[in-house]
Amino acid sequence: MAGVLRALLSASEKAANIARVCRQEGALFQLLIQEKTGADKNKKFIQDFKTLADVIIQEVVRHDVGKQFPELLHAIHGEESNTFENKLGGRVEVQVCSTETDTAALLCSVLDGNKEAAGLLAQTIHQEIELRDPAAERLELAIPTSSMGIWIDPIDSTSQYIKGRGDVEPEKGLYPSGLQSALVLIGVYDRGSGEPIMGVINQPFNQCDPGSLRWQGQYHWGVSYQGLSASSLARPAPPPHKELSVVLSSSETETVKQALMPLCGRRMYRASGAGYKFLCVILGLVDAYVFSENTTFKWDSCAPHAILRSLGGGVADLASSLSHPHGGLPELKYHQPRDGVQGVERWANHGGLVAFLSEQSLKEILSALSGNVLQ
Ligand code: 2IP
Ligand code: CA
Repeated sequence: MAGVLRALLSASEKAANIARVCRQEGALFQLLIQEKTGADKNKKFIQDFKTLADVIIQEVVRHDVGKQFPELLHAIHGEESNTFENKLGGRVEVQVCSTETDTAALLCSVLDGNKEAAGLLAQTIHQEIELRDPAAERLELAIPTSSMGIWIDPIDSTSQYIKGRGDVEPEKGLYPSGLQSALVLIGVYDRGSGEPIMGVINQPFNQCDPGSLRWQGQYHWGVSYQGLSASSLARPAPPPHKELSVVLSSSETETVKQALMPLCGRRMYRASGAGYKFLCVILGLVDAYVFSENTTFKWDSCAPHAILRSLGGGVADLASSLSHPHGGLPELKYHQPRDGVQGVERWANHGGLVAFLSEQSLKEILSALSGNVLQ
C-alpha cells in the first residue's frame, strides 16, 4: 500500500512546515518562547503554546491521512489528544476545518484572539504538499489498511525544540542537543502481530542556510513487511573500528555506562531526543542506542523501529533479552497496552531497549550488560 506511505510522507512534510513556521514567524515564535514568569504564572494561556503546536501537528497528520484513508482514522494514535485547554479556561477540540478561514477562527479562540498567529498556522495547515519521491512512488506494497495501526509523535524532543539552539557543534556527526534532535515520527504497525511495518522520520531542522537563516528539513522512510524491505536509505557500511559505539540518554544509569565501558571505551555518546538517538543508529553514526529506563513510548520507537528493520536491524526489548538469553530475539511490539498500569504508562517501552543495525552488535551489548542490569 504505497499510497499510505505517500500520505504519511506528505503529512510529515506538512508537520515539519508547521514546526518550522512556529519558530520562524515572529508572531508564533513569541508564543513559543514565552516562559512561565512571576505573577503571570498560570494566568496566560500562552505558556501552553508548545503543547498546542504538538496537538495541531498530530491532528493535521490524522486529518490528512484520514482524508485519503478514512478506514484508518480510528487506528491513528499519538502522544497527544486533540482537546486543548489553555490556562484561561479556554477549551477547544483542535481540528482541521473545511476552510482555512474556519480553521483560523477556531485557533484564534485558544490563541487569545491573536489573529496573526492563528492565520499563519491555518495557512500552513491548509497548504497543499507536492511530494516528489520517485522511490516511494515506484514502491508496490500489498499491505491491507485494515491491519494497520499508526503511532504519531508530533514533535519528539520538545524541550530542544523550545530551546531552539541551532549552533550546537556535532561530535562525529552526532548532535548532542539542539534543533536537529526535534523530529516528527510516524510509525505503522501490524495490528495482528504488533510488528512495526512502515516508518517515516521527518527532521524539520536538518540544515540551516547561513544566508537566509531558514531551515531545511530532511525525511527518511522504511518499510518492512512479510519479507519485503525498502527504504529511502541504504544500509550504512560497517564502521572500520573494532570498538562498538553507542548513544545514550543523559538519564542513563551509571551501572549501564560502567558495564558498556569495556566494549565502547570513549565511543559512548550522549544525545537528546529518543527519536534522534534512533536516527543516529539508522544513519550509521553509532552501532546502537541503549536505554535501560522505561521512559520511552510506543510513539517514540515505532517509526524508527520500522526503518531499522527495513535496513536489517531492529529494536530489542532490553529486559526480556537479558532475562531470556537463549530465547529468540524479543523485539518491541506496538499493539497491546501493558496490563496493570494506568494512563500513558500503558504504552511505555517498559523493559528499556537496544536499537541496532547488526545482530552481532546487539549480542555484544547484551553480553556486556548481562548480570549487571537485570531489571
Ligand atoms: C521524549 C524526548 C526525550 C526523551 C524521552 C522522550 O519525548 O525524546 O528527549 O528522553 O524518552 O519520551 P531522552 O532525551 O533522555 O532520551 P517528547 O519530547 O516527545 O516528550
Ligand atoms: Ca517523544
